Amino acid sequence: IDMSGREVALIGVPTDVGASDRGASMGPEALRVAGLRERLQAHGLVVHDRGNLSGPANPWLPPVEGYRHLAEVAEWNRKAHEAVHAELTAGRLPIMLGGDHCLGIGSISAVARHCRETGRKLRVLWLDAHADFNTSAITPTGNIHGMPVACLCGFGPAELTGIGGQVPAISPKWIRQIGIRSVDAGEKRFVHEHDLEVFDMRFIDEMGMRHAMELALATLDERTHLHVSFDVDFLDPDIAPGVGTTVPGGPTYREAQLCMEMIADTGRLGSLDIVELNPACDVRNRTAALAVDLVESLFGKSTLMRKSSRG
Ligand code: 6HN
Ligand code: MN
Ligand code: MN
Ligand code: MN
Repeated sequence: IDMSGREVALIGVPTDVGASDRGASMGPEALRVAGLRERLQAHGLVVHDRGNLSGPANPWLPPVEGYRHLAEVAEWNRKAHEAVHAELTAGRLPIMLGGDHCLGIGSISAVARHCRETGRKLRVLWLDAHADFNTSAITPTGNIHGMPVACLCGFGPAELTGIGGQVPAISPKWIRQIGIRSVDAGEKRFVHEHDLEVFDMRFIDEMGMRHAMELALATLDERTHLHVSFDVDFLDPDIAPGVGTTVPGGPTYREAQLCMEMIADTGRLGSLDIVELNPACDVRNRTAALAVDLVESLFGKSTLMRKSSRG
């Protein structure tokens, strides 16, 4: 697929208010230092770097009624929502540089709103070690980066579920989760109750990344807007140590590349989050460089030697 000429906008959202560890706030700069803009430009994309949004500092307080930093999380997400929505309205493909994964609430509610406004069908690919489907009643930590999928589906506080003006912002039926291998006990019951489509690591081990992605991408059509929410802890920690919440047993370098290449082949990518990169945990910016490498594949860099039948 040829993405050249396509306009993309980088939106830095430097916060870790939703996370269990400090440091994801440095993610946007680490991705820039790793050459994100230049690598996308080399593929013919027209890249606008919007710089970073600003918002409240991390107060680093314990949870209150099951939520840590709810007011700060809400404020950052309202800002992310407006920034992402503005780029979509202008016809550009937003790439949100997180920041922790609580920001998926602002970003994906903006994409959902844009799809309602333009009559498109939304699909969300959630690449993550975690399901991020906790609520205040079942969370073991109170960290809101473990709750964005639930909030988007309408389960959460009004300050978060209401961002974007429609509750729920999305249906669980629109989500496909890939790479999952750490789900809390109550969260697991909740995932089953709402019938989320999860391609967990056991499935990928047994059936392969190819089959998982074929199924995850099976129902796209020409009206589909595909949003990818890429939590860097999706990757195996051996290749991606630069995250706060490492979970062993993730996709290898090649499995992750194949995942990205198969998404690129659909030609439906409409927006992207890159979240949970934590430079304080990284080794010489190696995880940032890997994330940039994978994003290049997502935008059509192919390692294929034969001519692709899919164009
Ligand atoms: N992430 N399930 C754990 C929790 O605290 O709710 C971990 C969540 C991690 C979230 O990596 O985006
Ligand atoms: Mn996540
Ligand atoms: Mn719009
Ligand atoms: Mn995660």
